[in-house]
Amino acid sequence: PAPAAKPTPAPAPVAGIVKTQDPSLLIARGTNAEMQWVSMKGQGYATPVDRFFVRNHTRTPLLDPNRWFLQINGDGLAGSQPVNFTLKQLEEDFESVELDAAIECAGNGRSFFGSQQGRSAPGTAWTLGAIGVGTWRGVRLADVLEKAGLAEGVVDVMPIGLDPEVIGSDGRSQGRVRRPIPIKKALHDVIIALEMNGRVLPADHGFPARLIVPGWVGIANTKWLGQIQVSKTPLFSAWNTTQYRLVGTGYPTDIAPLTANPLKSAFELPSGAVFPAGTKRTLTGRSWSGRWLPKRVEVSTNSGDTWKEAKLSRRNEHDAWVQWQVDWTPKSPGKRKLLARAYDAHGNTQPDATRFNRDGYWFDAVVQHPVTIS
Ligand SMILES: Nc1nc2c(c(=O)[nH]1)N[C@H]1C(S)=C(S)[C@@H](COP(=O)(O)O)O[C@H]1N2
Ligand SMILES: [Mo]
Repeated sequence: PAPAAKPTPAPAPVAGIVKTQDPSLLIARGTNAEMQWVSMKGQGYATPVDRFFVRNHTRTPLLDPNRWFLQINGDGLAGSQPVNFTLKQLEEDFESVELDAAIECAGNGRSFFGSQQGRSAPGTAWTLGAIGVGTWRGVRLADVLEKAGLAEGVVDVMPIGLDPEVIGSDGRSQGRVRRPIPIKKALHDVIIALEMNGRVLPADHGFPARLIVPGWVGIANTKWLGQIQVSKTPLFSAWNTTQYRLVGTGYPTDIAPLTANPLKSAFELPSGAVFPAGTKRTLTGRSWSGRWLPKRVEVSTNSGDTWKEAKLSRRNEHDAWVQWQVDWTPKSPGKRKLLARAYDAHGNTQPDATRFNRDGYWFDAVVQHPVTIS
């Protein structure tokens, strides 16, 4: 008998990630894992944890909830001493709130700078799967800061993660992951989440507590929250100075740190999907923005010559996403590029190209999704 064919080796899971990594749901990318968009087809509004992308600067720490506490400190406190909250105090002493919000990495779509615009940017080569929508339950950051007691004139808060310090490419430590937030945003709609999709927060997504900063770049959503500094003077770290700004020709040199994510769209389809000619199919996808609600979505199956209005689902929450679908009967065999572009409540739409920036952030152009008609 012929020797049995060697089984294809399963892709290695990412070492610093704790949850099971099914390759049909998650793609390993360095210390990170990207959601497979096709795995959202037929799913509800939120992204299940088993396929929610993970972006780790180092690795997922395993924290003991009984020893964990959140410390609020800095010259922005009314009192002279830091104020600590245990998990039990957060759970019992504050009103519980729930919201649906996307977490999206600022570099989501980065690989298309190279594959679509001919100029690649360094960094994790995400396609469009560095986004997920969670149902987050927790407490308002505003309530916790109020209880801690704020002084007059606070301008910034600096949440700090408890994961290992980040070593830069120069071999020097950049310290723990920390990214300042202006006090106005911090008091407006930020929550300290303790639950995701109706369960205790998973280790990879920040157990026991993470920030949710609705609409803003992923880096603002500090996981494994351990400390929040409050300050009467502006705060800085690598994550709002040398990184997470748009740097490049055509961008002002004093451009502000990245805040609310731009408008984007994705098909719930693998790249290179094959469709039989003459059979009606329903194409599905989702569109999102951290700025304004997506209001319309158009799909083109002929490289942009004509566009068809997609049907949007009724649920369309701020800082999350909207599902859509459009019917398509491919006619003749061959290769095609599918396009989807959203329009927001102010008539803004996605551009045909995104101006290059050094770190490959905010690729919001219409993505050309290759498919084959057989
Ligand atoms: N402490 C800490 N918080 C963090 C990170 C991290 O590495 N450490 N990564 C940030 C980045 S860049 C993103 S995009 C999101 C990803 O959240 P997720 O892994 O839950 O999808 O978390 C942010 N919060
Ligand atoms: Mo990110």
